[in-house]
Amino acid sequence: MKKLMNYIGGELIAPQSGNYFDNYNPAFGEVYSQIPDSDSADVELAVKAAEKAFPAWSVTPASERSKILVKIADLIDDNLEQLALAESIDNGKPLKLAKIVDIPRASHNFRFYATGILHNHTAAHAMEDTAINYTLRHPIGIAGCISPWNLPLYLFTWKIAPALASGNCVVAKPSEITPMTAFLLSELCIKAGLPAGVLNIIHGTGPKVGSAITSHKDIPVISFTGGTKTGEEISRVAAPMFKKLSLELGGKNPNIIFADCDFADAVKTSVHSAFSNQGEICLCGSRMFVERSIYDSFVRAFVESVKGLKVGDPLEPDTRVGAIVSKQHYEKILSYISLAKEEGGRVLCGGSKIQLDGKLSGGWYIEPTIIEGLSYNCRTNQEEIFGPVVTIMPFDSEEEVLGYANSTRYGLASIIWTQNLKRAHRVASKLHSGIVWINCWLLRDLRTPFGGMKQSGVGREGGFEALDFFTEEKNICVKL
Ligand code: TXE
Repeated sequence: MKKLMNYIGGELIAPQSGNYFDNYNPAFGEVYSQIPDSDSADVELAVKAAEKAFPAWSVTPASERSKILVKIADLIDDNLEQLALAESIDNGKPLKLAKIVDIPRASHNFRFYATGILHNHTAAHAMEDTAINYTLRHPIGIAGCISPWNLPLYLFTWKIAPALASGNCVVAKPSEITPMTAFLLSELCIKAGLPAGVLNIIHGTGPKVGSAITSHKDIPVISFTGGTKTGEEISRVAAPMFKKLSLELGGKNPNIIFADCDFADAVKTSVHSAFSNQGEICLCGSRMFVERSIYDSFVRAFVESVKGLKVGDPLEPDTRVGAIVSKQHYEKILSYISLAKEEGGRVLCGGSKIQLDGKLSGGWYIEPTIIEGLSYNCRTNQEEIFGPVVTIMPFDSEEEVLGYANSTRYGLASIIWTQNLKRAHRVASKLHSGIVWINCWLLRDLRTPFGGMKQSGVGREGGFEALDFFTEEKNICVKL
């Protein structure tokens, strides 16, 4: 059975403890590889390797750093099939989704920042004939990058690429639930000639490895994506150490459908925004609000469309909903479906686990589920479920639906469906979320900053803001 290795100091090595734990294929519910059960000793090794590499890497010309990162992007492209298959087996997502979203985006992340550093600049301010002020940006040192299991390589590289591009070294930890593509990336980095110690990837659990990274005195900047609860824990550890923090956390995103929407497009895209990646995307529109005059017809069309989604073997080309990523998460989602029923919800479709046959019979599958009849402020509508479960309810006015939409502790994304230009911009300006989509979903110019409000996170990822995040600036004033 394949044993993954840590990537430290440019080499693939076993964990200091010599211990491993099981990695599951969620489609079958079976163990298929072993993950290093690393701990603070491995993190210490990685920090030492990064400290050794930093002096040279931080002054490597941007054009040289760019070449190596572009090489990594090219190698990801050349190995797309292998990486997509690994992602689908590890996470349970449809192979098709891994091929068209996850892996191409991982390559893009490297390419975007590899080219971005060739063109970014800093400011200068002249004080007439008195003085000149100029701003310099320097890499901070060692960046700690910790990522989740829902978009494994996509989110992992979204942190690593800007950190490396801006001249930092990195100690990174992928989720222990989906470590495979991070391991394969290690091999590609070696092939690309990334200097030893510039990137170090440690596999293992959050409490043992993740917390060793966030609490390490020589890792001054942390970029984290994951649950809000974990974000709280990381903040508790990092804040008193005055670490620079970027936290991308959970969401409970409203999808608001007005009567004047493009009906067919709203139905089609809402199916996508509800159930893509088994609903395991922090940006999914999991709370649906439909203007009363079209509520019945919309619900009918939406339910019929969802019933047509194939839940099955992630490797099959026509599968739209794959396996849930872990037994624990599968049970968490099922517990929320039970809670919804206790809170008075009516299941319009789905609502149960699915037992597939043959090899898939041990896998973790849940029907795409639509629930109506709940109050906007019940737990089902306030807490992040992070699975193939959406709630739907009617509304009568803008202020009513804005009250519902803004009622949770989250503020990551919102979706609005209307063809009334003024209403679109008016409602968008009143929504408490870091991202608002109007008549679309998951469409974004990657130069725009990404992040949430309230308890959906702190700071911004993506765009050139990520390069600013991983550097520190100083202003120098020289008298003429
Ligand atoms: O995230 P965790 P999980 C939400 C979603 C999901 C919930 C939990 O609601 O159900 O979070 O998911 C590492 N110090 N999102 O369990 O636990 C951990 O090893 C340092 C939304 O996957 O937050 C993993 O690498 N690190 C999110 C990473 O943190 C710690 C995507 C995420 O794990 C740690 C995923 C600690 N104390 C989940 N504890 C999004 N915004 O997309 C854990 N980790």
